[in-house]
This record gives sequence, structure tokens and C-alpha cells, in this order.
Amino acid sequence: MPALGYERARRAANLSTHHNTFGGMHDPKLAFAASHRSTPLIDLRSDTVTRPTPAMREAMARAEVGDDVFGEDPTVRALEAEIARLAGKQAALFVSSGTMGNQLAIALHTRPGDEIIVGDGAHPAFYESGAAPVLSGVQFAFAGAGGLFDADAMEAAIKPRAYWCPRTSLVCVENTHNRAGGRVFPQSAIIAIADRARTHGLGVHLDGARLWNASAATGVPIDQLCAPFDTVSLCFSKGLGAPVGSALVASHEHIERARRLRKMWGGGMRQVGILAAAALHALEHHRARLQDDHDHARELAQRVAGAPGLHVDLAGVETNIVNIDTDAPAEQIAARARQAGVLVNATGPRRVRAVLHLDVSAAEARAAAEQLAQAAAQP
Ligand code: TLP
Repeated sequence: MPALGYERARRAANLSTHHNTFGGMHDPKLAFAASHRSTPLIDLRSDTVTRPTPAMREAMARAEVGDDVFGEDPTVRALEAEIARLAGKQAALFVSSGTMGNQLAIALHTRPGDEIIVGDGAHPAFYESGAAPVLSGVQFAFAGAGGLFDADAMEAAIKPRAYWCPRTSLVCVENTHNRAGGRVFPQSAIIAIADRARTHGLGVHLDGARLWNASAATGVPIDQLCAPFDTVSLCFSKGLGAPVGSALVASHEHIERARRLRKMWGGGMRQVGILAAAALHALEHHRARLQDDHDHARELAQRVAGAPGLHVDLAGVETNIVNIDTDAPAEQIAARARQAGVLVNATGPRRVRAVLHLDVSAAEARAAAEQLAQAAAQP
């Protein structure tokens, strides 16, 4: 274990407190405390914090590369072919982030002045820096409450076809749903939403940043989960543990338009096979273990749910995310947990989020639950 302890201490020294999904500010005192501690850190802020494994780094180092703007990077081509095959779509485009995948899709389906329907707390509305109004000139309409919604709620959000109303042109579904605590969007609801959307002439997009987790939790293959959608964004840099990268999958026509937009937005990358190799490695080696993260999340949730001052809707813990409601201010719980070596994000005034991932063992998940309980027990 000494190597692990050293690695954790090194990470602590590099830590920033900026990554707060609710929007808290950088706190120099906490950053100092984090960088001068001797206990190892358990980082549950996000599944984006994983570091590439030695085997992944080796795959990256060995990657054959070329200029991908010229379409000449063999590893990118291999990744795009593989991801299109897995998703059951005609084509795929490797992009820098889930945000870029979502924003390209929104641009493909809309015109300035349009409105797009999303669920409560949808990532493009909450966490993409206002990109959709800026890049595509669209505004949001929200369907249902809590993130998941059904076809009736979607239909109720469609604006009348009058020239004085925004034109509703797209519905976006998020599976799993981040702010809903990693909930799996029921596939029967998705099929009904997509069918109803098409009767109204809407495009249908899936933010599948964590579709891998939905597939692991339900046993439904990725292509089936993608089938109702015109466009899907899939991330390699969340639970799969790649350092960078997402893919947009869709028809040939959509992908060729997205390729032009990606270049226009500065997202054309050159010898990017180094990153595609990490994604291919993650697809091959890290998918089968996602259920471990779900098991760890459940165990953490069960332990935390019994602690005074902390509340968890256990039925809602379906994948690798645990939303914990707190009697005390969430920032206070997060700050105390940090002092004890456990990092969680405050995602609301009385809510913290813990995300399990491949750098957190079962023992660490249990230890984190204990520290969170202690943080809530302090007067
Ligand atoms: N989510 C991040 C933060 O942005 C909140 C996280 O830590 O969970 N869709 C969904 C559902 C996401 O959760 C995320 C990232 C994205 C898209 C965007 O991915 P990136 O960060 O690659 O742009």
C-alpha cells in the first residue's frame, strides 16, 4: 500500500477545489489543508477524476497516429468504426468532450430561435456554460420534474406551431441522469418519447455520457439503448476511465455535418490517435467492471442512509452515483469530509454527490461512508 499512499498524496498536492458541481468557489484554506495532509484521499467528486492505468498509458504510447483533420489517423478511424458498430449507427465522430458531443447534436437538429426540450437538471442546461444559446441560438423548455419524464410531459412542453412561439425542434434525454443521481431512464419511456417526438417532427438526441452504466445496470446492449435516437453522445472519460474523449454517433449525413462544425468550433484534432487508443483500451478492459462501481455505490448509500443527518433514497441508487441529502449545509459536510480525506461535491444547498469509479475500491467506499457519517455527526 505505500505506493498507493504516495500516489494519493501526490494527487492531493495537485488538487484544485474548483471542481464543484454546484458552483462553490476556490477555497485556498481547504486547498492548503488538502495538500498538507498525510491520510490518503478518496476522491468521489466525479468519475471524471480517474487517471489512466499503466496498461492504458502503454496502449497510448503504442498508438499508430496520423493527421485526423486529413482523416489519416488509423487509431481514430478504428475507434470511430468500433463505436458506430457498438451503437448500431452508421457513423461516429471522436470529439474532445461530452459537452462538444451534445452541442454538435443540438446544432445539427436546430435553427436559431428554436426551443429544445430537456429534463430537469439536464447537463446541457445546467453544466455546459450556456453553450446551447450561444452556439446554436436555442433556448430550453423543461419536461417533467426530477430529470426523468414521459411522452405526455414531453408533449406538454412542445410550443404551439405559431410564428410568435419558438419552434420546438429537438428533445434530449439523459441516460443515466446525472443530477437525478445516476438514475437509468426507463427504455419503455424513451421509446414512447421518441415515437411521440417524431409525430411532431422533432429530432431525438441522447446524452449518453454514462450509457455504459445504464447498459451494465440493465443488461440491455448499447445498440438497443441507442436505437430510438437520431444522435447519441457517448463518453469515454467518465466510468470507462479514459483521460479524454467522447463520440457522437448518428447517420453518415449527420456525422459529416458535425465534422464540419467540429472544425469550425476549433475541435479538429491532429495526431489524436493517442487519445483514441485510451478510449479503445477503456472499451475493451473497463466495461466489464462497471458493475463493481454500482455495487460500491449501493454499499456506500446503505451505510450513509443509516447515519444521523444524512438521507439517501436507496431505491434511486441504480448505478455509480449517490445523491446524499444533508440536514446541515452541504458545503459544510463536504468541507469536513475533505479534512478527513474524502472528497465529495455539494450539488445543492443540502445535497452532496458521491460518484464511484475505477480508482475507488470497496474498502475505500466503506471508509468514505464512515467519514461522511462522522462529518454529519459533528455538532
Ligand atoms: N458531467 C460532469 C460535470 O460536468 C457535472 C460530472 O462530474 O458529472 N453529460 C453528462 C450527463 C455529464 O454528466 C457530463 C459531465 C457531460 C455530459 C459532459 O462531459 P464533459 O465533461 O466531457 O464535457
